[in-house]
Amino acid sequence: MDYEVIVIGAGVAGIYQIKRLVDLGINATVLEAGGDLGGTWYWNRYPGARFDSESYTYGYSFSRALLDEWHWKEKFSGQPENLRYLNHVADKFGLRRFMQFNCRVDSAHYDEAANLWRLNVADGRTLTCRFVIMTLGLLSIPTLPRFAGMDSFKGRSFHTFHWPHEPVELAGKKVAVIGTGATGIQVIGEIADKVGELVVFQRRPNWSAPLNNSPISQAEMADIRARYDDIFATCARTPGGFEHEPDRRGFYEVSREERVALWDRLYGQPGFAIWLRNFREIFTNEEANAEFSEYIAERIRRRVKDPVTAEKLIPRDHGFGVQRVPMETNYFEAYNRDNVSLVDISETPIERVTETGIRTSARDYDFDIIVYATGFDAITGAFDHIDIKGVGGESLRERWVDGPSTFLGMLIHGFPNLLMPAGPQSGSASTNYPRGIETGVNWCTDLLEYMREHGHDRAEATEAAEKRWTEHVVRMYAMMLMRKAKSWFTGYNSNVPGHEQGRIRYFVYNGGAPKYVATINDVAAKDYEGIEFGGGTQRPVHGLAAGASRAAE
Ligand code: NA7
Repeated sequence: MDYEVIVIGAGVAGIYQIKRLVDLGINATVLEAGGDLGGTWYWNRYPGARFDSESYTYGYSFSRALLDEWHWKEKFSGQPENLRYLNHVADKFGLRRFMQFNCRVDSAHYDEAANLWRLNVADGRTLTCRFVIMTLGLLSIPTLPRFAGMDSFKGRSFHTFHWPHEPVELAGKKVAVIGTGATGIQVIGEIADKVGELVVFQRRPNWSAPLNNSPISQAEMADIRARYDDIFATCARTPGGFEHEPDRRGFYEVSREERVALWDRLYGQPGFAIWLRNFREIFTNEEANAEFSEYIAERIRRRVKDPVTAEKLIPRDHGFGVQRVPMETNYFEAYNRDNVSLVDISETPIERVTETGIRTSARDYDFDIIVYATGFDAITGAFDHIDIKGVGGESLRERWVDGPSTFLGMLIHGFPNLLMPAGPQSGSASTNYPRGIETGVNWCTDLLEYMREHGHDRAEATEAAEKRWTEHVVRMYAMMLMRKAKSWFTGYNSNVPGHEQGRIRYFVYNGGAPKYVATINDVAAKDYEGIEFGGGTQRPVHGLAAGASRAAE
């Protein structure tokens, strides 16, 4: 066996996972498809890419020394700084030597007789391990539209995920942005005043509100450092894993004036406050949601000068917050500029990409650059891209063809020793991601330690436990307005066959971080009820005797 544990993916989750493994002396490696570590923050280099989480709630919490030395320069830090941070973490803890880059895993097959996983890497190697830990990312498979003629375009074009690593000259250029999700909204706000001409092709508008970013001074950072314990304690008790706590007053218990007073305050506050410090009914009650959505619509009308454009930027098919809320900086003001225009492709659809630009049903547009901000094959896409086969050669892709089914979002029946610290239906997808992944990584690592103590070398979720969890996840969607939305939270993606509207995929656990953590801790406390273990001998499963090395602290 080549390794006890192979971790796939060196993003935020994979970096912490390998840290935990090497600290335990486990013989482990990380295989990463990209040219370097960082996952989301390695790939997404488009202008405007930044956290919507407060930076100091996004960083890892596991090391006091790390918290004490890192200065987040902005309340919502941008991609270059975020990538520097992740590299700093890897270097500080000596993790880079446990990572292999440009190693795309094509297949992972479980060998039942030998109780090991056999991984085929695109470089031609086959590697074996006892445990495979998949930290593949939630949004790591970008999806492009399927317009005729896309390859014929003579200018430059790229998905935001593949924004070039070298600087892209934008000054004086005619630029198209297709897509107005969280990514498109960040790009548009950032480049509007840097390009010659910008045309935004919008199929559906998204509700969006100001990020209200600001720099963090030395003094403010010192204060944050002194409060880190409180900050993380707050994140741990809030549903989203943020500092934002919902307003616990009933929507209809307070007067309309009091509601508007709250919204006026929240609109000026940083980050997801407008979404997560709001009344809880926003997420579950159509009328409450409609009233708040109309409040935001008025804000858009006030900010966008041309009333026709303003109306086009106001969503009609869903209410505020039932899709992931993009946070914006100067987004709506971009449309007040002479060099920016909006094309509503629900009215005049894109017919094809031409050699020189884009043809809609109304006219031709010429461009130097086309930016596809068209989203991702979310959550299960990265799993579908690997040929994963479990007991009896069963394909995970086929098992999940209509949507995922998991135990706690971390294990799958029929796929022993495959762990997903931040898998589909885990607590991470719907929360402040690093807070969720630290929990998931710790839980998976504790499970490995438990197995070592008990001499187990095989762990598999029972069919019944997986069924119970998945039904629980599905039931929670029933209460949420989000179940009706065409968004990646429900598995909708018009560019991926089978992901059409109306075929809900139950991707995320909606019970909130505290309940999720309580549940998984309870499972652990009950000797991992719901998991069947194999190999009752006392032989160590981690190969410590094999002389595995430790990461330098
Ligand atoms: P999203 O939120 O999935 O947004 C994708 C956008 O691209 C959205 O506006 C789509 O319109 C649009 N789109 C997708 N396909 C097409 C085609 N074929 N034609 C026209 N327009 C299209 O992805 P993001 O990258 O913005 O955000 C993903 C997450 O990254 C985000 O939530 C954060 O967590 C970070 P539609 O709404 O489907 O009509």
